[in-house]
Amino acid sequence: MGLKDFDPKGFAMTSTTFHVDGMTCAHCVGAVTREVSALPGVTGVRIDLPSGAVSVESDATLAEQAIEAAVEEAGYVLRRPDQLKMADR
Ligand SMILES: [Cu+2]
Repeated sequence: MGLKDFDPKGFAMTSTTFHVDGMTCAHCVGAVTREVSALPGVTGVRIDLPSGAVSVESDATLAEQAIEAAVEEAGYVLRRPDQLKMADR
């Protein structure tokens, strides 16, 4: 089995970490978890409150816009990985 056999839309489990600004307590974590978990293809959400890191596990390729919309629905702001990189400069 080589890389060419890999089908990202198939069995592959993907885990992507986003950063969310504005979460301050367990209620915030619960709200974001609930909204993101409701997205199609999402199989798990893990949030580290102190760092604002939101790890999303999915069995399909997720549109980042969908995550962003879910986070905004919960009342918070998604910081995109590319914005993080730009902020590091
Ligand atoms: Cu809160």
